[in-house]
Amino acid sequence: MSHTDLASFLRQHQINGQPAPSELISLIEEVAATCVTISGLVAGGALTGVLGSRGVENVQGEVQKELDVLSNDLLLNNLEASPQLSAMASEEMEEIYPAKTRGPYLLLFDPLDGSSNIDINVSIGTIFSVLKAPGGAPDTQAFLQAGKHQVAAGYTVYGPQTMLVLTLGAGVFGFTLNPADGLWVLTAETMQIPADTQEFAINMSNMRHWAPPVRAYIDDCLAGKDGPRGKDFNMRWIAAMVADVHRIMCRGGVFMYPWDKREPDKAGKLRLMYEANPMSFLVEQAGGKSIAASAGRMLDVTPTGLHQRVPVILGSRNEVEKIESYGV
Ligand code: AFP
Repeated sequence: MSHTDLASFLRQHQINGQPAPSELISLIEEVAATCVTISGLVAGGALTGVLGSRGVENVQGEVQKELDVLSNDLLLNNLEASPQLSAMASEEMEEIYPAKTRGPYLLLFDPLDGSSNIDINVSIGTIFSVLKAPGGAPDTQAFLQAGKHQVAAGYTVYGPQTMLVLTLGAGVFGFTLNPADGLWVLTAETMQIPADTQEFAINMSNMRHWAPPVRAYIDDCLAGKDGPRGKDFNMRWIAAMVADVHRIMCRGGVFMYPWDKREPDKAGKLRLMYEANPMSFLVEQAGGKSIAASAGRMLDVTPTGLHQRVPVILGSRNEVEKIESYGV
């Protein structure tokens, strides 16, 4: 049983033979410490007053949950004075949030992913992404960097255990929160996604709205071992990207949130900068693949807006390539 905690791990971790920059280590620790606080709020549920809705809409046009706002405020309040940051961006805020200093990094986050699960006691999480600050006064344009420029990404999943899954560009590592002392303990070294899978994650209720290639791929999976795939498939949909991606990080699979014709002007539901890009960095670092459907490699997509939406297909490399072969 590992007894390496996050602090020790970060100080011995090597990236291309070099130690991680001390400013990046500090930033990761500040984010991880805030997630410990969020974990405590989540665990308290009705006892900590985090359930229910704020009754107002965020920039996404989604009704904000109490925990969306509390998590967002915790990250802003805990990090705004960080000497490591120039600015932050959040799913919950239309504009960027300048930090009090001009530090070397930009932080983006979805403070509470899977909000529809909060009130029914199903896994939710926090997703974050770190970019280098280009210097000078931060503006929205400074954030619009392709995902391949991320220097770190991670998520915490508040489930039966609270886990932090993290990459600094040299593999993916999983830490389990020890509730007894609030320390993150290394429990998964160099996580790898199996190249093949028999499990897909998609919201099947949208089937009639999908483009034909997506429909054809899922139909062939549903045809099972007597169909063109020659094997049976399983389906999972937790309705929290962070939990569906964590399952894929642990045992393989593919996650799909494709474009559909319900809102044809939207490229997809999920957001590029603080959902698709950090998850895609982690997936690629674990040997998987992530594409924005016909737009190709997710991490190559040049952002055009802070809250830009993209179609997302990620997970086991060979299965994502199989999906690509349908012409999605
Ligand atoms: P919420 O945070 O509004 O619950 O949305 C979660 C999410 O962005 C992503 O985490 C899920 O994979 C996806 O939406 C679920 O979308 P559906 O509710 O349409 O299945």
